[in-house]
Amino acid sequence: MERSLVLLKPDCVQRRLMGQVISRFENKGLNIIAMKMLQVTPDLAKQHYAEHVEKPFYPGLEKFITGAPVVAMIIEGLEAVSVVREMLGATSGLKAAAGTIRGDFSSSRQMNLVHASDGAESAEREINLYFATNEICAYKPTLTPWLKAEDE
Ligand code: FUP
Repeated sequence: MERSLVLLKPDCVQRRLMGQVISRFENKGLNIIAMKMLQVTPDLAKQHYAEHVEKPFYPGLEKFITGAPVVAMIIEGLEAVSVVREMLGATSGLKAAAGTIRGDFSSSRQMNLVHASDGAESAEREINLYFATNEICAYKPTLTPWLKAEDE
């Protein structure tokens, strides 16, 4: 089992797409084990996007990500990090394949609706940025036997 930190970004919240995006993760059989709405502060934005802070596009990115509430989630499942990234599609909505979340709903590189961790290490770091241990509600879904074979 892997965990990924997923953010429904301000454009997703403002465009009323939260339900549709969450449904895609649920329909896939992934398990949401933590979820909350919050306003990202400039300080949190700098920690989240630490690798981008010095880049020319960072000021615009910070303005965007702090501009309206986000919904943070931890998504758990087999190979959840890569599965969720595949569901998002390429960074730019203009490049993302049809059928992916960004491919279907976004025409922007910045306003690409959803963030997801890009590896196991960043998932752990990002989960710790957004959630305390006692906010994580891991559980075994009763549906599991109908989603995959026991030895998978
Ligand atoms: P991703 O991993 O797909 O979220 O994309 P990156 O880590 O490459 O970029 C982080 C965020 O910065 C993306 F959501 C898009 C944004 N970005 C810009 O706004 N302008 C750029 O030139 C590059 C990235």
